[in-house]
Amino acid sequence: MKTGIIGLAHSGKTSLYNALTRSQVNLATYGSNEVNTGVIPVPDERFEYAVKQCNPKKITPATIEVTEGGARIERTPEGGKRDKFGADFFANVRNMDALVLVVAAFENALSAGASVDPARDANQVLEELLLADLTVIEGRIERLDKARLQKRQTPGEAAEQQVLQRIREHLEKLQPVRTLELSEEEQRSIRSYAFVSGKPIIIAVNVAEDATAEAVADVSKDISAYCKEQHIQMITLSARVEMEVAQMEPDDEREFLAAMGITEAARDRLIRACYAALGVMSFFTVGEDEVRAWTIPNNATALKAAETIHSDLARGFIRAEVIGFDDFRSAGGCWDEARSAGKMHLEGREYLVKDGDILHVRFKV
Ligand SMILES: Nc1nc2c(ncn2[C@@H]2O[C@H](COP(=O)(O)OP(=O)(O)OP(=O)(O)O)[C@@H](O)[C@H]2O)c(=O)[nH]1
Ligand SMILES: [Mg+2]
Repeated sequence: MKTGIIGLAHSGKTSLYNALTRSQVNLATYGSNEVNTGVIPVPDERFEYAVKQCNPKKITPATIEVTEGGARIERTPEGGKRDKFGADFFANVRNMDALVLVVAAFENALSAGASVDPARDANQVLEELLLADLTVIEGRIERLDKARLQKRQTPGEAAEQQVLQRIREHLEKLQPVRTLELSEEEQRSIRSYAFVSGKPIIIAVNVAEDATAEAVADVSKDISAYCKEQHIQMITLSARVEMEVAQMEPDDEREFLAAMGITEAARDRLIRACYAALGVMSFFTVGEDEVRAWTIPNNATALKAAETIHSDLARGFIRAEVIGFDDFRSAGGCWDEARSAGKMHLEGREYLVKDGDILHVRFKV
């Protein structure tokens, strides 16, 4: 599950990457097209609770992969012509499962001359994504049409052309693939295109570290309205502050945040938002040896969960022993305590796993 950080030049992509991954990539790497990738644990208070109760030898949280770089987009000069984005940019974005679009809402010496306008910047990037898809579609439709005229088009290709034409009309109205309703079959027929405007996206508005709440509200007024209208999740943060906080020792971080009257770093909120945007959730396995969070798609079955742990568990699946997370918490203790308190229920392979469920799979191979 890959999340890509994208945005215009100097919007704070590398700073945000450093914040999310607790890395210290040099900010002056621009122009090098260097790609940075890191794996980060997904903060989950329920997981922490299970760790505390079970005191295991090994702890394995859920993770997501974050990538930034190789995706630098020059700002369109005021009143000027749009620069073409590099092919690398779209190749990188195409490989992502979800995107975080960083837009600058702070005065930036590096982008001298450009006014601060997060809505304009977001729009520029989103439009580029959309036009990249349009280019791909037009090329493909042209080829499909040639085959059609020469009467050598397969039924599969005919269906594909129909879907692509629908998407093209949608894109021509400057609407992203994300907002087009497609049947499951249609989705399947176009999956290999990995349309970049079809990916789940979160907008991170990067505000100055010393901005007052009022100033933040003011500078993000338009982008906030835009996100509401487009049903895009928006998170406001200062990448520079988050980066500094991320370099602190955990205790110092807690103290620092408490002093600022903040219960949770914006970084953690953003990571969780990415996890949700990926369309996944966690279930847990607990015990003395290991407490582990596993990532499965929303609405996955017990069988799918078993398979995620090990293919043998799916092959020899008998039953899933399940304790819902709230029950687990109310019982206190670890698995045995919750089980003795009568919180465990047995489920078959078709059971739809709930976010936070604690599972033990009975199997025989
Ligand atoms: N004041 C302020 N400056 C910031 C903030 N976030 C980033 N910057 C500064 O903006 C500049 C660009 O930040 P980067 O994180 O390098 O941005 P980028 O998007 O990776 O830039 P390129 O890779 O050059 O496209 C740096 O000088 C940062 O220190 C912030 O929250 N507040
Ligand atoms: Mg950078």
